Amino acid sequence: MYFQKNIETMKRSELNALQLTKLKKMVSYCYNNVPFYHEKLTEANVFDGSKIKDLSDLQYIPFTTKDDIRENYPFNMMARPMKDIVRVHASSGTTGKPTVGVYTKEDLDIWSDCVARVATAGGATADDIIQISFGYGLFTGALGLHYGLEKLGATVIPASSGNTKKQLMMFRDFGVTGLVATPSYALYLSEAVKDAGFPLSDYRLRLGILGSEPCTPEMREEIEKNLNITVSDNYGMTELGGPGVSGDCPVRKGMHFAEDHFLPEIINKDCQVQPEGTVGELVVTTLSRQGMPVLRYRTKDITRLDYSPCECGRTHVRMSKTLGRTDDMLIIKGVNVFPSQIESVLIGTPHIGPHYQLIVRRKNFRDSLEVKVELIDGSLLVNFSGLEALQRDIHDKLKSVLGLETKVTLVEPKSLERFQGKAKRVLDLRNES
Ligand code: DLL
Repeated sequence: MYFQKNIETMKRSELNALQLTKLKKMVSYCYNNVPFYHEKLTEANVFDGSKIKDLSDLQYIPFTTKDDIRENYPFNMMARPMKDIVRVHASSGTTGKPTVGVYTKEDLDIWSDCVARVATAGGATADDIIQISFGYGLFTGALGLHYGLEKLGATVIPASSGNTKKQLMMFRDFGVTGLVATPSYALYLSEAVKDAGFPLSDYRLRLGILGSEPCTPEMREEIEKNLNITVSDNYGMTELGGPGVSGDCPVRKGMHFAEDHFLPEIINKDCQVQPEGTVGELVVTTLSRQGMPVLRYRTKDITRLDYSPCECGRTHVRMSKTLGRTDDMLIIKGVNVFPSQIESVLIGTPHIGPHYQLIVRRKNFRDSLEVKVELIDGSLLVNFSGLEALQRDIHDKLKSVLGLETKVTLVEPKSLERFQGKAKRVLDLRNES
């Protein structure tokens, strides 16, 4: 099932021609309407879009970074006067000033199309009753999915996050068939469903439209098993407008980009554009956004692009699940460690649940990594040799995957923090000692 079949299955040659036309227009639009880009494009001798003859000319356009957006906080990257802006969203800003995104009416309309596309690709239909358990507010996730799903014709329940008992009550009483949440919150709710003691047959849940943070295949399987649903992964970010940038199709071998609205590239550490299939940092140019367009935005997300044909019939490029972010990669004793590698080892190991915490410390100039893992039930707590064997097993698996010594600590069931939004599993104490 497609939401906009003609566009989603467009021939690549036509898609590339459309992208080129839109790119030329977008570069001129930025040059003429955003002082920041006027200056940057002038410095780079690109000026307006007339110098762009081919998609590969994108390489001459300067990058935009999160710092650029922050330095222009809140509205200096806007391309339209405020009277044309109908909505403002922002990221949580946990690591500094929030990044702000603004939308014209047309932006909202296109955004809903993009979300309706990924929701349809993830299995949602007009017959679904979908509970949105993302936190409503400045975060793009809740309102983005809300309007996209309404456009699709699904019944939307704007539950927001929190109040777990009520979440489960609504699942049962309203006959909810779909859940929208972060993977962490879906996991939390799936535990709550088990604890509530109602049989799974009391729930009509069949699909999960998850996103906004990494979800390893192992984590996905755990959520699917616990809630008896099929999960699709969805990617996006505030700087690009929110969810709807890319999402899983039924084949689930990468998330299809909305390539008519977003032009992706992959760069390496030296900012050189990489050939197809190479892992590197994702860079995205918006081709349609009017309120706050961005040219070559460095997402810091590490992924790979796959242009090969997909069995689902969609022709738009697929990005693989992110391996992490350039800024969440931990460097411990010179070894690069992504939390997702650790998660893949932990989930699937018997006796332990999917909850963990990584603590990095520095003592006498030496880094150490402690991996706290939660036991599924307390029965093993009285079996010392069993605990020791489990600890050793996890330690050895981590050593072989990471090539690094870790301290594995097993903790009691339900003792680690649970998350209603994005999980924060890494505690880096190195700058505090
Ligand atoms: O998380 C937008 C969103 C909402 C996407 C709902 C999907 C669903 P931000 O809060 O600005 O926006 O966070 C963006 O979150 O750069 C990634 O590092 C991460 N991220 C988002 N989706 C995924 C995903 C929203 N599916 C940042 N897998 C991005 C991995 C993701 N990481």
